Amino acid sequence: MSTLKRKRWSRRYGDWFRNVLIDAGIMDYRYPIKGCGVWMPYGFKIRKNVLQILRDLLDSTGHNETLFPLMIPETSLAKESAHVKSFEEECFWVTRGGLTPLKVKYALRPTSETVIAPMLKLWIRSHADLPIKLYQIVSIFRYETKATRPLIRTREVASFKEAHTTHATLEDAEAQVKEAVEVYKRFFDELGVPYTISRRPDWDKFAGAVYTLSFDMICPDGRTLQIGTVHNLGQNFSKAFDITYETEKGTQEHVWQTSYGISGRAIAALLSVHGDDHGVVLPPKIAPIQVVVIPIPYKKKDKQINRACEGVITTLKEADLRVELDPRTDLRPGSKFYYWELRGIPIRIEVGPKDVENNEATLVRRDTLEKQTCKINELVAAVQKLLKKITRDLRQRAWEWIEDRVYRVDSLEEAKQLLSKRAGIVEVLWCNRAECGRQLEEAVGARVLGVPVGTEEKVGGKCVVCGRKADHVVRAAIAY
Ligand code: 5CA
Ligand code: ZN
Repeated sequence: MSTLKRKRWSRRYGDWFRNVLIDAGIMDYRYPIKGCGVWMPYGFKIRKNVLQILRDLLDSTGHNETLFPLMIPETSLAKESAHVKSFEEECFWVTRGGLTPLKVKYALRPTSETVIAPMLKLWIRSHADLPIKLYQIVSIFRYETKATRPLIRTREVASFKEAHTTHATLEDAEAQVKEAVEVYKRFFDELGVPYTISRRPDWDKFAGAVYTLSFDMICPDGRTLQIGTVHNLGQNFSKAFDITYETEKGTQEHVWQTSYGISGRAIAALLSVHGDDHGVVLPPKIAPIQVVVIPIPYKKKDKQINRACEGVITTLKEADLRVELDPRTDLRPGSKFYYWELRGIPIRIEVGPKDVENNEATLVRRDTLEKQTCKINELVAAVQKLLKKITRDLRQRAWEWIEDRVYRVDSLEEAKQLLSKRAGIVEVLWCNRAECGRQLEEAVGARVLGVPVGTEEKVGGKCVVCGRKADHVVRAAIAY
């Protein structure tokens, strides 16, 4: 894909994103409640494929899928003080049953720590019951006051995967945090979505957590988007709900917990990083249709062309590829190309008179729009190879994109300049004091994302704010 094309599209990213969701038949947010959208049939298939990857990763690492109630009595929500303080203003509250006022009002879950906690208290007796690793994929509700954006900041978060784990020791919870980070890395790698991982500063951690690790990606407009978070909850909720277990020595101990979540934002990220002027570009694993076959009609050859198309479909289906024919006779091939490009189908196969004559087909890859011809008897291998290559190339291009947009700078002035241009993420040296973090945010007009995780390089130097000794790098960005 030419960089020129990407550039034009990235400048009007916000509009592009809103429009492409509707035009490609993915989601429609014109529902009469702000921040609530509809998953349309094609979008729903994309969502299903994305969630399947997540389910497979969680199931294969010993998580169990569950389904807890939607409503939380205020008395439960109020048990953990930091949690309720942050979330009560963000809840939708149910105050009446029919016409009868409720004695205790119910919140629609903004997340489910306080839904799961009272049940864990009933279920956990001894160390033998631990660990417990649960997850659910549900709608959560948050009365967001910042501008809502399709998939990115919604009030009904309609594809929220939340995992909640419970452990006997702090060490086990720490190990679980590491496993969660690995699961999320693999998940985003499957989507070809590049990320940075940062430990959020204390003033921006999840309400009720001891600490929060966050996956952030850079949108085409240079703003960052938090696409997943992993929290170590310590014993905050277990103490608030008195969830204890009997140790091997026979003593009672409060359990240790973690939670981690991913939402439709992951799908926003996937669509945003790979898309271009022609529409969305889907990685083959996600694409509901991997190959679309388009006959190129030609006077007296139509019968042969259609027969060849049928042959292509049968062959590819037998190889377990998701393939579909576009037989519409009221549309010209050019309109069909446009239609399927908008929807991001990885490969288009054209079969025209010349192809039939030569026993060939023409393959066009969606990401680069490059064409190649291929003998019919080599088609399966060629398609499989090309799908693999598209998957690899998408991921690689996306990673190059983000890596080009992380800047290590030495002064507040440089940081400010880069951020005012929406250049991406800046990294500066930091003394690790909140005071300087807040000053940094003020000075550069951006948010502190936190300290890099996973690349624990030792740095030596001076805090870019106060000049004190600094052995941390900290990231800042204009965030969504
Ligand atoms: N209970 C924890 C772990 S499941 C939790 O709720 N964490 S969270 O608040 O950080 O949310 C998890 C992820 O959901 C965030 O990283 C973010 O990517 C996404 N998210 C949060 N709020 C919204 C929203 N209003 N719209 C779309 N996605 C959201
Ligand atoms: Zn400092």
